[in-house]
Amino acid sequence: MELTESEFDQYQTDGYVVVEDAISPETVDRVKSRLREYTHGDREPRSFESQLEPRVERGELEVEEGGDAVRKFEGLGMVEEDDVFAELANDETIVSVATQLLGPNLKLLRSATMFKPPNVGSEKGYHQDAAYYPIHPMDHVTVWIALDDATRENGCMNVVPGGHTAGILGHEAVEYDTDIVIPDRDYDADAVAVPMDAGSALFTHCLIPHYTAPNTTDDWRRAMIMAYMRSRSRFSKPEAELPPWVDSVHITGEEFPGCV
Ligand SMILES: O=C(O)CCC(=O)C(=O)O
Repeated sequence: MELTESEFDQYQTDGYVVVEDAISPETVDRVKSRLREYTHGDREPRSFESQLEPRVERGELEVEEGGDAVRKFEGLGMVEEDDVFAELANDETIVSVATQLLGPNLKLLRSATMFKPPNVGSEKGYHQDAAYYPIHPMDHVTVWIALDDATRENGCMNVVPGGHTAGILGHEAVEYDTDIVIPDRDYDADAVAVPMDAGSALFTHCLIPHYTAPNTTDDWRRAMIMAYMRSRSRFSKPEAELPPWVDSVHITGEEFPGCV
């Protein structure tokens, strides 16, 4: 699978491109079943974090089952400990498009699930993924893979086309330390909604400002996130100052001494 020339150009110009049907319905089902084993079954996350929806965490909202309040899973442990998530991170189509955008040597820097549960899922304010990851060059690619149909009502992605060309912007923490937003800018007029069918994948430049609204429907809006960087990248802070979530997993091609 390769992006067409116009899709490739769209990524360069707008900072994002959608690949429809990037993963099969069987893969979507396999990933969703595995997630449910963690959230509603007996499978325990050993080496990744689980975060609750803030209103439930604060005791302002009750849910029927604990799993209905999970906001996200986060951590490279997801692909290190779980075969289903590892398979997705190494998916031929996803990796092929990522290599087209970044070259043949790739490492994974992020794996996460955003659950956005029905009527409970909260917004994720405008931010740039690059603000979380001190990596040079600042061009990593985030792949947001829809596991359910993502609509305006249930919290699909909204992006600011071309916003990746403005460089890195100031961010501040909101609900959690790991939840930062761009405070000084109203993007509503510039942003476009990107509704997607389950199985489609959105590739975004790490500098593009993006946002998702609360889920106001009775349906789940789950998405898997895999982010890739060039293996020749370097962390742009001394090791002692790196946030705890900054790490890497080899995906394809060569590795280089002194690099990520
Ligand atoms: O899936 C979402 O709701 C937002 C995810 C996102 O933008 C992120 O985690 O960087």
